Amino acid sequence: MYWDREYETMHREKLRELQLERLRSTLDRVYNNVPFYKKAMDERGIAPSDIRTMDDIKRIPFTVKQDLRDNYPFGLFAVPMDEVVRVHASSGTTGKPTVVGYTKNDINMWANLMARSLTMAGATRGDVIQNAYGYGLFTGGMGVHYGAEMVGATVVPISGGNTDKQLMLMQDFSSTILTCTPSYALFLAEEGENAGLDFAKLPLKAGVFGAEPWSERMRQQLEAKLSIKAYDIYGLSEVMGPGVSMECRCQQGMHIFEDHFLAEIIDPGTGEPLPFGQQGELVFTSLTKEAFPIIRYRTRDITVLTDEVCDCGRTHVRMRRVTGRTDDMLIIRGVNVFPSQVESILLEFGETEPHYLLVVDRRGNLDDLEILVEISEKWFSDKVRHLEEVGGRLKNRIASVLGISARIKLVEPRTIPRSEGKAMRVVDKREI
Ligand code: DLL
Repeated sequence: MYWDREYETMHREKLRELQLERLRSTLDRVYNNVPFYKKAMDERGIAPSDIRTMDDIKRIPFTVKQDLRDNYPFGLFAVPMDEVVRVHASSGTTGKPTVVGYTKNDINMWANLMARSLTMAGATRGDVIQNAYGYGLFTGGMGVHYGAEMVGATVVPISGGNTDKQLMLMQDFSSTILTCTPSYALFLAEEGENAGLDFAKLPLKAGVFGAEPWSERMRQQLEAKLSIKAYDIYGLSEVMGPGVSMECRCQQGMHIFEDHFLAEIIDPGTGEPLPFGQQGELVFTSLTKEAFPIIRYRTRDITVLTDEVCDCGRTHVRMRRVTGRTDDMLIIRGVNVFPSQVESILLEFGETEPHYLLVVDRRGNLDDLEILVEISEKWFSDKVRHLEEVGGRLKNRIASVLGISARIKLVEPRTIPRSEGKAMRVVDKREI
């Protein structure tokens, strides 16, 4: 089942032509409207008109997350603010988030691509989509929401958390499709089981899970426990949000929506493009976005692309599961966390040292974060009451900056192992 057969099954040669045409108009747009891109291209001595074939893209410089931070909040927008109808944001490497904007057309395009994605999971107007992605600055909730409405399905905008209510509404409203992170889906499944719920008797038929890495093992568990077909969906706010790529019924990788996004795989060390089949860092260029076009954005996600023909009839290339990142970003309960965010908080606190260790684990299918923090020598012998108060303040500050709660364990000075090379800041015990 296709949402947009013409584009989804477009002959690859024609698709390349469309991409080139759209790439050139995007380059024109950013060159004329975003000083950052004009400067970057001028420095390389290239103008949009120099890009004559798809191969020429190699000449255009990359964009990285730091560039977004340097231009915080709206410096990379290519339209005046009165054309921007919405913004979203995701966590940056320190306190400031990465901000993205959308025009009316962008929102419409995104809803269309999400409608395309949900259709790939079998969604139609007859479905009840329980959307348990978080609503807010995170793109998951609203991204799925608008796509589900465009399909004409009934959306239940329950957002994340509130597990008892999720299970109650799932039964009462006869939800047929669940959308949330895979780890939360597993948590829901087990809580449901504990409450004696038989998912096989519910009308639930599919799950659209993403925003964090998961595995085939998790897919099998989710499909068995929830009695559904579980689909992988990928996206990132810098490029749009959910719906940059999505699995089809063949479940052999996610089709990247190439009529809107140009994908490359590069060697993360040298920046050189790699051929299909080789593992490297995924790089995206948006081809149709108006408010926040993005050029050769380094996602830091490691994967493999393939252009092998897919049985579903779609011609768009597929990406395999994301197997890792080239930076230290963690995804904890669906929230992107950089260890450096914790470090900058600790530097604000006089009583602690910027020596810390993030211990991530999965308890009963939910991610658990414990942060070990060293107390400064001069405070160590201080009253227990004061230290407790410091721990409490730290916990609150971390919750407000990171957007997730953590257990804080204050430890004695010089007890966190020092490293001679790169400091070891994270112990990730999760098995996915
Ligand atoms: O996570 C958008 C999204 C929402 C995707 C809902 C899917 C469903 P960000 O918060 O900007 O956006 O985080 C983007 O999350 O670079 C990947 O590292 C990771 N990620 C997203 N989807 C997947 C997936 C949303 N299916 C970052 N598998 C990306 C593995 C994923 N990692």
